[in-house]
Amino acid sequence: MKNRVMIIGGVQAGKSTLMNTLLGKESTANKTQALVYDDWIVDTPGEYVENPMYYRNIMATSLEVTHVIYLQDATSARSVFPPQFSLGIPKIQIGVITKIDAPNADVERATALLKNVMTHGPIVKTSSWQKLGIEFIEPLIQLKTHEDIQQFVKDRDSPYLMYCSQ
Ligand SMILES: Nc1nc2c(ncn2[C@@H]2O[C@H](COP(=O)(O)OP(=O)(O)O)[C@@H](O)[C@H]2O)c(=O)[nH]1
Ligand SMILES: [Mg+2]
Repeated sequence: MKNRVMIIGGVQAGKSTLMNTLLGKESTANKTQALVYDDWIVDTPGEYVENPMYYRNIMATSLEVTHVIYLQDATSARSVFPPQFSLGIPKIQIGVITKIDAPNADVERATALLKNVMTHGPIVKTSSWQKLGIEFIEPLIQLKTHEDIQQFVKDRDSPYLMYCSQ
């Protein structure tokens, strides 16, 4: 299977903006109503994680990808994921924090929220608007083992990239 990532996260968390930024496309203001496949990314509607009725859609879509991005909005005080959500999806996990440029962003809070969702893995702190941390995501989707990912994080030695393990 070609390496491909599914982005999941709450409504308005910045998923589609991140996808467009990663693919170098102009943002469209449209709300994501369904799955959007483009090249190596699958964008999902926020409702998929906000409503347990749709969890089976997440599970079904995960079969088509190698990696999953668990996305947390830095301006939000809550997580839309149930605790340890990544345990149910046997794919390589990547945490991404969005909107770190926002005046009300709280990156530490977002990191703590993601640590409740992911068992282990890299966390990338990003701003699509200011293009911060974005460059780490595509190379991470090329890596298939925890060892390689851990080494990648170590080698980059960036404030926008960390490895979490519990
Ligand atoms: N400050 C800031 N706002 C962002 C950023 N990325 C997205 N947004 C805003 O967050 C809102 C939701 O973005 P969208 O990508 O549609 O979220 P989605 O529902 O998760 O797909 C929009 O108003 C975006 O302009 C960012 O990097 N910084
Ligand atoms: Mg969207």
